Amino acid sequence: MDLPVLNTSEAAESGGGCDSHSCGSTGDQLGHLPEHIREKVHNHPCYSEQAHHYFARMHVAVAPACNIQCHYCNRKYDCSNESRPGVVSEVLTPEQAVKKVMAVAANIPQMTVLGIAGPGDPLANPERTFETFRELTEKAPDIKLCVSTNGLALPESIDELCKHNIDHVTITINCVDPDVGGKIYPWIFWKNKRIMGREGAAILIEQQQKGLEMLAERGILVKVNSVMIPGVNDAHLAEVSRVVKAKGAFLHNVMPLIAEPEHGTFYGLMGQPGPTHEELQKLQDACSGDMNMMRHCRQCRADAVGMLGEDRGQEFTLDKIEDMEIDYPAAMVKRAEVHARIEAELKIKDQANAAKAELAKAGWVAIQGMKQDAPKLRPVLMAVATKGGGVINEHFGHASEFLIYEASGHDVRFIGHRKTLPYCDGGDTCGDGESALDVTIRELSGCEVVLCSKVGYEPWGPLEAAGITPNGEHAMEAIEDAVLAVYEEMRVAGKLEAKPLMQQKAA
Ligand code: CLF
Ligand code: SF4
Repeated sequence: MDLPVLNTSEAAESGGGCDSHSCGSTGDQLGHLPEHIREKVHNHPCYSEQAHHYFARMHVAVAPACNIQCHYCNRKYDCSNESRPGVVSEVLTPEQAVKKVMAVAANIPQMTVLGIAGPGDPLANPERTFETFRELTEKAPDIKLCVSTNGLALPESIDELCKHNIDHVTITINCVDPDVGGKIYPWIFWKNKRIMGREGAAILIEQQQKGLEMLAERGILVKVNSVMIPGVNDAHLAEVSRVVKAKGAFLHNVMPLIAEPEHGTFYGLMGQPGPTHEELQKLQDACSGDMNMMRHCRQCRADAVGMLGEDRGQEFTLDKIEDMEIDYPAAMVKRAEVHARIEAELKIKDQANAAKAELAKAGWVAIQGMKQDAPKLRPVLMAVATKGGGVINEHFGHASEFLIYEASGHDVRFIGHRKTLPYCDGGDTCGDGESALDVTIRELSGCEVVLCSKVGYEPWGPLEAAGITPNGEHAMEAIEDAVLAVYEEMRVAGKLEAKPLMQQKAA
């Protein structure tokens, strides 16, 4: 039965693309990968952190039913892990979905990936999911196909997935221990029966692990998404990371639980808290010892359209695409030109990064003056406002999210994003919306600098009072170069005092 709602099993099962230690200012971020893998991920915005600055994805909500229940999900009101809570627009038929994908691909040429991620579980709706893939393979062969699942029906679906040339599969794995699983999954629906608690979780875990191994054997890239639920599975997720890596997963994406009472989920109603930014980062760092971590996931809706973090779904509602005339062969030519342009730009960037990496190997750091100080400098978090393209190009007051970078004496690394509310409606001044500014300041806790293309007079004082220095001097500069430049300014100004020796050792 089609439900007139939208959630994202993907949000419950997200993942992505970069080695936390290779996302710095030095080196080609994908350079360590074999060519055939690089080819699969270089323009996938979830599997490559670099790609997400340039390429877009979209989801079509063709899969309403689910075969399990998670304590963080309530599809009547949208998925609890939905990036923007609220009742969803449209569940689509495969035919409508194909039309929508072609309309988006023609209008947003940088859209490279179509994912099916809900609102229920794609593999619990196999006819609708595979019909959509079948038609798209034929009509839009230049679009990568991607699927996200809870894994229960994965082993039986693998032959069909292979037929559609699907190179990317995400499995949400929140645990590998049925005792933990019993606290997350109240039931699963298995072989025409509802199986409760620990017993159901044990079956789910077995199917997920079997599916993961089968995909890895076939060379399909698997991303594992895990929802971090403090006090339930947080202490267990490093073990999950270790196990899935051993079985061939390519990436691990640890996402924060979102649980609000208004979502009507079990966790929301019982007041289960999600993790803080610091707790999430600590766990991601702990897991990264075992495998590549995705840190740029936006916990997308099951009908998301556009760059990660933006939603252009309202431009492509059914009534709007109804009237669109799509010449897809012509669109494919335009798309190929746009992709070639982006790839040429990335190649130049990679070459410059590779040159920096060579210098780093030779014992030089990016800023010469830091060389002798590097081991003593404390790391600094900086927030960045960007609309994409890897540059600082967003007004502070217009940003609905900020990317967070950590600069240290060794490198600049991307560590995540923080959502907020746009502070002003437009123009150069930020006149109202105090509470939105308060939200932004709260969300940016721990950051010492916010880099943006412009910042109005109004927020300047409150930001500084909160210990966050606004900086609009690096507009249109490459993000990592700007972060490094500001870090160097802080070093020269004596703001990066060394930690006491004991503290350094502990770190
Ligand atoms: Fe969609 Fe998922 Fe494919 Fe990406 S999303 S099916 S892998 S195309 Fe990406 Fe969105 Fe995170 Fe998912 S940011 S929720 S990881
Ligand atoms: Fe909701 Fe099913 Fe996804 Fe769990 S697997 S989050 S119950 S849609």
